[in-house]
Amino acid sequence: MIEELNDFAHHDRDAVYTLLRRYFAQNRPFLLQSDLRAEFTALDSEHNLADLAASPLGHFVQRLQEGVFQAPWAYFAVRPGRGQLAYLRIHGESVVAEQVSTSEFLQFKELQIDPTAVAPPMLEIDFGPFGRGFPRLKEPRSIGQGMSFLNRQLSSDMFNRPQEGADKLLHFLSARAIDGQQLMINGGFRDTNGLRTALRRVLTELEKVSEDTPWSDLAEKLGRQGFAPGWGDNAARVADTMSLLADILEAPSPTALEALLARIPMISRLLILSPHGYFGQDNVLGLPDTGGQVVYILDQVRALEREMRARMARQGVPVEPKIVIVSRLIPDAGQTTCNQRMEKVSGCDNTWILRVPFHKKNGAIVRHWISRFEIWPYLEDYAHDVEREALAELGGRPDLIIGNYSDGNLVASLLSQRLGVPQCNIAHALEKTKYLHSDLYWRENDAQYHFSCQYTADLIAMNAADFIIASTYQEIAGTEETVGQYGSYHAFTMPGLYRVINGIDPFDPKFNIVSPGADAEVYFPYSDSERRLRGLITELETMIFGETPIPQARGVLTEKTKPLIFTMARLDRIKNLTGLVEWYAASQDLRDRANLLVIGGYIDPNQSADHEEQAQIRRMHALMDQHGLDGQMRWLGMRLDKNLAGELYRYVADRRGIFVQPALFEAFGLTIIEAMASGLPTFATCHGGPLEIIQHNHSGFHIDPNDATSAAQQMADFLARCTADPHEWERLSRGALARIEARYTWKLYAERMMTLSRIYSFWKFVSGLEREETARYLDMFYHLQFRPLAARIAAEQ
Ligand code: UDP
Ligand code: LCN
Repeated sequence: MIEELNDFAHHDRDAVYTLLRRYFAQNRPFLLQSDLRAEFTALDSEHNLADLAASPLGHFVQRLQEGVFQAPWAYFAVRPGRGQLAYLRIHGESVVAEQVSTSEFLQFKELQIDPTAVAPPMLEIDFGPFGRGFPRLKEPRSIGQGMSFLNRQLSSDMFNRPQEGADKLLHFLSARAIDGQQLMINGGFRDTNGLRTALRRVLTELEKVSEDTPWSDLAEKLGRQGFAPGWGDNAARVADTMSLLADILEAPSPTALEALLARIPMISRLLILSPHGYFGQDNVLGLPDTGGQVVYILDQVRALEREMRARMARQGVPVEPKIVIVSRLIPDAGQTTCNQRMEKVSGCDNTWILRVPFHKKNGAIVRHWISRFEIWPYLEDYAHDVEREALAELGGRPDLIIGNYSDGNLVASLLSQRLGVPQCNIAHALEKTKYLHSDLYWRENDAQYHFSCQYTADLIAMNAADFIIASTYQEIAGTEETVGQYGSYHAFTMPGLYRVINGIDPFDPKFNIVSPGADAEVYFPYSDSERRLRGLITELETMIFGETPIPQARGVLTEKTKPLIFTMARLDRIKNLTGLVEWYAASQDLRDRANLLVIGGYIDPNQSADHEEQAQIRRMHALMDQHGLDGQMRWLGMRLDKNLAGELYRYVADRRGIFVQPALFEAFGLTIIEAMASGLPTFATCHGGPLEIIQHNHSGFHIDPNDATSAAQQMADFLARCTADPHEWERLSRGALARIEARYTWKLYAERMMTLSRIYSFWKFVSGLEREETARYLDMFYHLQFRPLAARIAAEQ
C-alpha cells in the first residue's frame, strides 16, 4: 500500500500534499476515521479531481483508521483488512510515506498528549513473542473459528508421529474419571497395540449383540477387556464410539478426532463467574450494572445443563451435572435476593447461584452495591474466598471455569491458574471501544472509571484464557470500517503507564464465535396462538394505553389504533433511548404514522441511584415537554418480568408495529434477538453486534444513530410501505424469524460450547498449550501493574 501511495504521490503530488495540508489545518492532533474521510471528500468535491476516490489515494483514505498530526509529520494507522493494523508516516513537505513500527506510532501519539515532555522510557507490553511457533490463523474470514483451525493444525502435528500421537490419546483416555469413577479405559493396556487389538475384538463381539443392549449388560465383559464406562449407553453407541477411535488410530483425521472428543465424558462441573451487579432471577434487571449479562447467563446455564446431561446419558455415564454461578453477595440488596448465599436456578435441576461477599481489608463485609468501575481492589481476596466456597459446593474442582465481563474474567484467570482448570472468557461488552480515546486520556477519566485498572485486567484475562467466546465476528475483528472490541487491545497506549505493542491478536485461534439466543419458552412468534399468554393482554393494554395517571408512566396515547414503535433498554446514555425520542419528535411523518412506546429507567429521577441514568431521565422529560409528546408517546419507567416482556413484543407485532434499538454502540443486543424471535420487524443500530445479527432489508434494518433524519425516514418509509401492502411487514417478520432459527438459539450455543470445551481441554492436556511462559509474564504483569493500580483505587475509596 505504501508503494502504491508513493507512486501515486510521485505523479500526483498535489492531491496528497493538499490533503495533508487540510489535515494539518484542522489544528487537531488526533483525527478520527470520519474526519479523515470528510476532509478527503471535501477535497474531492472542491477540486473536482478526476477519479480521486478510485485512485490509490482514495483507497488509502478508505483504509485509514486514525491520524496523528504534528507538523511536519502525519502518522496514520491503516487497516489493510479486518483484524489487521499497519502504521506509517508521511512528511508534510516531501510527501513520502514510510512504514513505522507500532511502538513509534504510539510514541508519537504520546507526544501529543504531553508535547513538552521528552518521552520518558515507558514499559512496553508485548505478547507477540509468546505466540511464535504457535499456530495462528491467516485469513481474516476465518477469525473466530479457532477451534476447528487449532484442531486441524495440532492433530496433523500430533499424528505426524503416529506412534507418539496414539500414545498421547491413550494417556488422555486413561486419565478420564468423574467423581473417582474411572471412565473410558481402566488401565489394562500396556500400549496402543494392545488397545487396537482389544478394540478390534470388542467391535466383532458387539456385532453379535442387539444394538439396544444397554451398557449395564456389557459392562462386565468389556470391563475385563480394559474398557470402563463412557463409550455409550447401548451397544450401537459403544460400537460407534469405538469405531471412531479405531479409525483415528488407523488413519487420523481432525474431523474424526473432533467427533470422538465431542463424545468423551469430560465436563460435568462448571464454574461461572459474574461478580459485579445484582445477579438474581427476579427484580434485578435495570438495577445498576445489571443487564443482558444476567439474562445471558441464566439462559446459558439452562441450555448447558440440558446439553451436559444429554451427553452424559448418551455415553452411559449416570453423572448429574452441576453448575455454580458465582456472584457477589450484597447484604443491603433491597427487593432482590442478592443477600442470600445460595439460590437455585429455576428450570434447572442442579444449577445454583452462589453469592460470596466482598470484604474490606479489616475483614468486614461490604454491605452495599459497588459500581463495576470500583470493584477492582476486592477481586484478589474474592478469588480466594470463591475458591474455597465453590470447591465445597461443587464437591471438587470444576472441569471448566467461565468468566464474564472484565471482572469475572480476571477472577477466572486467578482461579484457573491456581486450580489448573481450563478457562473460557466471555466479554459481553468491553468498555474500551465505548469511550473515545479512553486509553490515551486515561488520566482524565481515571478517578471516575479506573480504565487503567480495567484494561490491565482485560489484557491479563484475555491472554490467560484457553479460549474466548465472542457473540459476533466483529466483536473480535471489527468490520471493514471499524476496529473490533478485542482488536482495540492489539495496540494502544496509556501515556505514563504503559504502551501495548501486541496485547491480543484477533488471529489467535483461541477466539470462537458462539452467539447467544433468546429463551425460546418466553420469546416465540406472535403467530404461535396456542402458546400465547392471552391472560396478560389486559395488563399490557393498561400499561400501554391506561389513562389513569400512575407514577411509573408518562404520556397517554390519544390515537390508540396506530402501530407502536417500541423500544426497551436500560436508560444508559449509550443505549440512546432519548435519541430515538428526539428523532421521533423531529419527524412529523413518523409522528403521524405511529405512537412511541419507551420502556426504561424511572419516571422520577430521585428513584435512580445512577448519575448517568438520572441525567437521561431528566433529558427524557425535557424532550417530552419541549416537543409536546404526551399524547403520542408512552414512557414506562418500570421493569417487566420476562413473560410480560415476551407477550409485549408479540402484542406490538399483532398491531403491526416495529422494535427499535437506537444505541450509539451495542456489543451484541439481546433485545434485538428477543424482538426478532417474536417476529417483530426490528430496526437496530449499525454500530456493533446488530450489524451482524440483522441482514439489512431481509431480517430487519440497520439504522445509524448518528444520522437521525435517515433513521427516522427509514422507519417512516417502512410503515408507509406496510400500510400500502401488509405483505411488506410479513416479509420482514418472516425474515427475522428465519434468521433467529438459523443462527441465534441456545440449543446451537450449548452444542458448540460443549464441543469447544472438550477440544481445548484435550489440546491443553496432550500438548504444550499451557503457554507457561505467558503465564509467568502475566503473573509479573499482574503483580507489578494490576495490584498497584487496584491499591490506588482502594486508597481513594
Ligand atoms: N430487559 C428487561 N426489562 C427492561 C430492560 C431490559 O427485561 O426493562 C431485558 C431485555 O429483555 C434483555 C436484557 O434485559 O433480555 C438486556 O440485554 P441487552 O443485551 O439488550 O442489553 P444490556 O443491558 O446487556 O446492555
Ligand atoms: C452486555 C451488552 O452490552 C449487550 O450488548 C449484550 O447483549 C449482553 O451483555 C449479553 O452478552
